[in-house]
Amino acid sequence: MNLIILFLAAFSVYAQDCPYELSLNDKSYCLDFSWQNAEKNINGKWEASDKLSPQIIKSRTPGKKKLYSAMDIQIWEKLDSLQTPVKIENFRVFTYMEMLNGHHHGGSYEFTWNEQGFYTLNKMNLMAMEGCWQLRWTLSDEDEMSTSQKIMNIENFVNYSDQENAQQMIWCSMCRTSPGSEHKH
Ligand SMILES: [Cu+2]
Repeated sequence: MNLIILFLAAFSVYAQDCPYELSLNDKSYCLDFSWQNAEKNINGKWEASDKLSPQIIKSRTPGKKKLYSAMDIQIWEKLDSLQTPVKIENFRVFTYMEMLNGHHHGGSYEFTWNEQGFYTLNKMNLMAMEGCWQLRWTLSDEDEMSTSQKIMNIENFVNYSDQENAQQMIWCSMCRTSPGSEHKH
């Protein structure tokens, strides 16, 4: 019993060290992320809000009230215990939605490298739809399923009720089982 607890404790520490692992050119990298405050677009100008991401944007939300989600993303070589931030050529994280009706599609966002040494994925327009928003990474120019890999589903929206978040999780679990088709907006 004690051994099992020790093992689980060791595993959870390890898992926190490398929240998401990706392999590239025979090298392993770790990716970690932290949600930031969402942004608003007021008459074409971006402004910080006091609301944490992720924020779902419900249909008929007036333009000035829309909250666009933002996150910081750090990447380092898995074997580097100092977790020195690295920049990978052509690397991109993007938002993507798998829909229950099978019409999967990308979303709008901005992905940039910040001179402070991390990536920023912001201005994410996460519209409320019958489907599952997710983050995927790619080296390709296109935001497509076939040339990318899933990092995670976006769940637990800050502005959803517990019931709405539960519904969202059900949709995400349903999407995992159906391959569907891709189309561009
Ligand atoms: Cu959709």
